[in-house]
Amino acid sequence: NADTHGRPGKPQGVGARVPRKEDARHLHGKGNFVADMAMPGLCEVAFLRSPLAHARIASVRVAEQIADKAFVRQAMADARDIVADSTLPSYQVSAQPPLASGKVRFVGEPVAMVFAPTRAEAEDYAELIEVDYDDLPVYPDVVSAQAAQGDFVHEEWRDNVFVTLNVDKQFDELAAQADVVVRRKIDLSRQCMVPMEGKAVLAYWDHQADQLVVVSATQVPHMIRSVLAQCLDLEQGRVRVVSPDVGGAFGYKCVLQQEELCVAWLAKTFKKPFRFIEDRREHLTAGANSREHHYEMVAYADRRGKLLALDAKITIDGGAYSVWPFTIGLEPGQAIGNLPGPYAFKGYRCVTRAVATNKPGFVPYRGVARTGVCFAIELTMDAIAREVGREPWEIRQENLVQGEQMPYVNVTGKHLDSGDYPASLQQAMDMIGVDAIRERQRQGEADGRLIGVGLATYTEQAAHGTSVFAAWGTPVIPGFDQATARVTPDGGLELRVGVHSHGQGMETTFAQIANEILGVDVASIKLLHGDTGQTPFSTGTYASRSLVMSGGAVSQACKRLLPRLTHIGAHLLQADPASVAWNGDRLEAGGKSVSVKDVADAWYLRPQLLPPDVDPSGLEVTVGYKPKVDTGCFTYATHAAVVAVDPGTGGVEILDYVVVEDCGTMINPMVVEGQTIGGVAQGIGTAFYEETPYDENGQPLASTLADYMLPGATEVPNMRLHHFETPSPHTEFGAKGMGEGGAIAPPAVLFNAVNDALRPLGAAELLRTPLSPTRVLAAIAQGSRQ
Ligand code: MCN
Ligand code: SMO
Repeated sequence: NADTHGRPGKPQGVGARVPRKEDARHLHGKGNFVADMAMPGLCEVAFLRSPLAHARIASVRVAEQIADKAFVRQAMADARDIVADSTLPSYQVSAQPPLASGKVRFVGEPVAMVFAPTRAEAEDYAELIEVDYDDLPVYPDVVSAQAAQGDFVHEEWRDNVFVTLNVDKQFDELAAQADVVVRRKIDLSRQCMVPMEGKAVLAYWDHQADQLVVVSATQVPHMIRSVLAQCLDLEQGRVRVVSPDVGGAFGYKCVLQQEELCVAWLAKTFKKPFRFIEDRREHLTAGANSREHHYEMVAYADRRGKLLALDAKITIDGGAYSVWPFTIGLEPGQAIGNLPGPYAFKGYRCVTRAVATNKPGFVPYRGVARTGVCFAIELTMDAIAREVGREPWEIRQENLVQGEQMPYVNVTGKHLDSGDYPASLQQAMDMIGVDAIRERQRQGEADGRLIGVGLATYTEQAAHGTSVFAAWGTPVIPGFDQATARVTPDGGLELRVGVHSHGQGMETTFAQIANEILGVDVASIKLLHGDTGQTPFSTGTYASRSLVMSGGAVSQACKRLLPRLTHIGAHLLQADPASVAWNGDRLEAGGKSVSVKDVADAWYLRPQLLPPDVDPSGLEVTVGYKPKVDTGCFTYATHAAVVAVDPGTGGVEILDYVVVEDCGTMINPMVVEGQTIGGVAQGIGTAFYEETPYDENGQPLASTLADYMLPGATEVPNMRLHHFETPSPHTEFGAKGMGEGGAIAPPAVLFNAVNDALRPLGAAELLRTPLSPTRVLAAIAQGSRQ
């Protein structure tokens, strides 16, 4: 196949640019999403949501007319609250009721639910519920929340702090040796994730299996089964969770959402089908938020800009509830551990705190805390370069962990496994042409705009093991996975995995892994995923773990099948098993050959042809896999950009964007590129557009896509991608996870580029996302006042 660029003999194997199998169904409108499903008697659910950010519920009156279809928390007495517990010592638990109980903690919190044959009717009914509230003091931000003396977001708590983490590694000793000290306050604003499809869940009772079936747009079907069984007091065997096609997930769908629990409760209680589809306004106002980190950075460096020690205070706005299963501990845990990024400094002091406020809960979002820490450390690197009067890439080259130091254990104990960080920086500098940009800046632009160049290097820890999640206080997450592989009667292959593909292309890439080992045509390989009734257990897809864990298990399962196929095949050929060899999906000996299909045919239909000592386990196996180490693998990349800033309007245009990334061996470079480009688009959103502002009463100010801005096709430039392929020493094929990486660096790169462009004007540095034209103009104005 000419357009796959596979290796000779393996045109569809590891490394081939196989077009995505899943695309045809989506491009032809044949996807199967929760909202597409029809079912006799299906009722749609609408939620009445809190109009206030923090208030006691004084009374609720439900009109007689809807008494049999409207529910408040008390009516769901047999359902338990969602409790995301953590083993972190300072952690305070925030039980999240499926519907608000006693008080409301953010605008948009569900207070009651109503069902009807259509959503419109259900919404009309919801208006027949009256709720009286008594105001409580509102904590719309981390400052007011930390100042509170009582009336905490969770009344039984000692203060409004979910969790505090500390680290101190040789800080005083190394900071004392510094020649320069650089201080910056750096902020990332709160934002949403805005997948094309919001939350979506349909639940019904399967009378034949006597089982609750929950069809949910989720990344983690088995986890949802566990928690729903727990909250609804059902045996796990009486709950089946199916995740069909999902229209983007990005972390938003890796946690239990309270609406999922409500709809599942309705189905369990009434033994009928119910569905909830989140609308855009609900997503933007009540859906979970992300990214809001506040940094106080103090960097201690020598005269040449070599970072000796870093002192950081990180405050994360955790919103009202800690989400299940990851908990809010994930965010400070990742932030404190990953802030040093790819750098080799040895002195580190950091306190990281997640604070409860009256906003929706904080959910993992593509890149998780690493987008925040990359922004903080990379803006600080540029600030150090300014301070010591050197180029930002020069000081980075000297501060990065060097290629010959690999593998390297950094200041926070991260096991950086392989690669050459300075080489990726050099490659990005060459591609973007830093010297030519400096020359162009000296010449000036004919149109009066100012150009600037920015870059950032980061590590993307992926496929973390059991101990890593345990250290973040979430002991339920293992560093392994299983896969089932079955040769089908017609010589195809069925793969079953517990992770979920919702755009990452696993239906193709996992088939390529199987093809690499068994030679079966990718078109004849089917991936079954996202159904607790059909796949091995898995905690699901997040943390860019699916390829390494489940892909590794697919590889192991196929390797386990191979000798069984060979044994039967050699018997069919009447050849000595030592003299046979596979060529694609054909087993050859002495000029004769049989195919995988011939072997399957013998196994399923002609047992008299099988060898007498045939393994009765047959052509199906379930095998687990775990990487050689538990510490995860570290993909890394350098992104660089050139921007043009219009000092009259504050408008910014991205003129060039390059990515040099290394995720070890690529299973499918085209999929890797698609993942990277999609991630960068989201990163551009964080950098320039996306923000969910709240007023002092905790009211969300962006509730439609007219005031919550997203980058469109015209805001995302064509980017140039370059790959290094340094195999991971720890994983199958040497592949590392990379699904989040694209979204990590863009805010850092683009802010550094804009700040570089504005330097000739003496403008104040821009240090807070998003970088709107108004903020650019304010920075210019502030500079001219000084
Ligand atoms: N891949 C590859 N070679 C590698 C690494 C990855 O070919 N060396 C391929 C994999 O086979 C897979 C894809 O790239 O097809 C991503 O793999 P991986 O890095 O294992 O990430 P996951 O499959 O676990 O996906 C999760 C990750 C996360 S955590 C978020 S958030 C995210 C992301 O992926 N959400 C996404 N990418 C997304 N892409 C889409 N379209 N939609 C989302 O919701
Ligand atoms: S935010 Mo991705 O689901 O880890």
